[in-house]
Amino acid sequence: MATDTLTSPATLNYGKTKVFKNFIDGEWVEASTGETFENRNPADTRDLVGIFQKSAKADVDSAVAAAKRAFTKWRLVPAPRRAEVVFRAAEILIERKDDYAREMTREMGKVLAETRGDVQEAIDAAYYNAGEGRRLFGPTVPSEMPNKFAMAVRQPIGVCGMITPWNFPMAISSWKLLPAIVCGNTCVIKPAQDTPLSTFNLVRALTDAGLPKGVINVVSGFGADVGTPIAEHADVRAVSLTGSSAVGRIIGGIAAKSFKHCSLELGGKNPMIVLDDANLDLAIEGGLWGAFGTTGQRCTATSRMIVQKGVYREFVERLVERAKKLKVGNGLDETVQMGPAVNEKQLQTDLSYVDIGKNEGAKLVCGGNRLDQGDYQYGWFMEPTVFTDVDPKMRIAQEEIFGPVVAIIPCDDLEDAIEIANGIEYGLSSALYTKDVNKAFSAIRDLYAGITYINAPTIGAEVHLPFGGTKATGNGHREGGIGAIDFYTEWKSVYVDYSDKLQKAQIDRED
Ligand code: UN1
Repeated sequence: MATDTLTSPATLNYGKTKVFKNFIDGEWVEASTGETFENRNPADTRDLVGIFQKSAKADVDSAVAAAKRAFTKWRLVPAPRRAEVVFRAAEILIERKDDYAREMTREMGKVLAETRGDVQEAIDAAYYNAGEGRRLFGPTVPSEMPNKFAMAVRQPIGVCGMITPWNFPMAISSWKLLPAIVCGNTCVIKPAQDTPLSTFNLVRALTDAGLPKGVINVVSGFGADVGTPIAEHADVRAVSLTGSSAVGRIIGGIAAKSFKHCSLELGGKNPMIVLDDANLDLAIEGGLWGAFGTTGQRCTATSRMIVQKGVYREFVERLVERAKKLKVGNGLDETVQMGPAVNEKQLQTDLSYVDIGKNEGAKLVCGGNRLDQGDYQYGWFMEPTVFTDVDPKMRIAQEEIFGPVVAIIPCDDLEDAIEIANGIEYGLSSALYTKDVNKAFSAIRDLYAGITYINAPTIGAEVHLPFGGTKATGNGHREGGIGAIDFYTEWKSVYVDYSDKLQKAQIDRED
């Protein structure tokens, strides 16, 4: 077991800056480039979380070679045994939950309650996928011929490449790695350059749980240097990306050339509809959480609120009053409700959309400014921001911002609301607040998105249900639950003829 090799570099000592190497074939190795990059706390950039390898194609090549070697053995380990490793990792993650959450808050900025939730989501995914080790169901069906047996079994694909985002650095890595390994695949993962530590922590838990060397390999670095070579590599048979639609187009295009399986989970511009009959207290509470939780940096964030005219004024007033009181700051402080943007570039994007909204003629009723006084000067903070009287065609109502900027759009009725909700290029999450069950079910049918919440905001997906979306949000695959098992396996249909004679399907018939 490679526990020892993992323990030294991955154990954090806040007094010293840790240098994290790539994890290939159970060993910690430096990148072929000899270059590194810094991982700094976005709430306080004086805090250097760690130094990581700036890898290149040669590192991807050795990681893929290690994964390919490991596959020859791992695919033959019975699935229930593979799953036991994942189950043990869940128990280890429970023990380390608080430490890993703190490290995640330091590298990513979201508040502790949320980073604990992120680790919990990896634990949930581990338990779910551990259970799959004793299922991996396939159909056993009657044959059309006598004395012939027919069934389909799931087979692993081989080496899988994963490219993960920074906003759910452990949860989303777990959505990909855990079903992949339970199904018998081996992996090469490139964690987001803003948050590599949380992926290392997940892999460390798996290694400490007994995962054999080479089954998961971690190569840190930047998209063009590491992500592209993973997607291009001939020995990588499946690629899973969570990221922007722009990157999805590139990775999807590369993967298609060598007929790789490819799962893309991309952008969102998620609507929350509030009808006149809604419980407004609930809708305001949910709206605040959906829009400003994780500083708006979820693909599922509530970035549009479509509010019926009868409650529009009251909803806006009360939401703004609450948004102004949200405590922004360093997520390590338990009283803070909203952390910083993940990095300077994201903050600049968020602020640029404030200007775009103003220039388009939307009304800025809350926030809009960078926070840079006092302790804020060391981080990438801005105020929770609300635009009202937004026209559905404005850019702030159409484009994914990925920050704490929400657009409120008035609507006449449910039909109008659904038209506005669907009138975007994305289709990830959606929500409706109403007490009318008929309206709720019409919306469930008509909102063209991968997820619909009734009387809850657009965030909060659970790991055992499909996660993903329509249109530019992806390419039809789903993560979570059985969808992930479908992605990480290939069907093999098996026919066993025990008649002792040649039976010709479709031809040997009585009629
Ligand atoms: C994301 O939106 O980027 O559904 C992932 C949620 C979380 C996962 C979000 N469980 O809000």
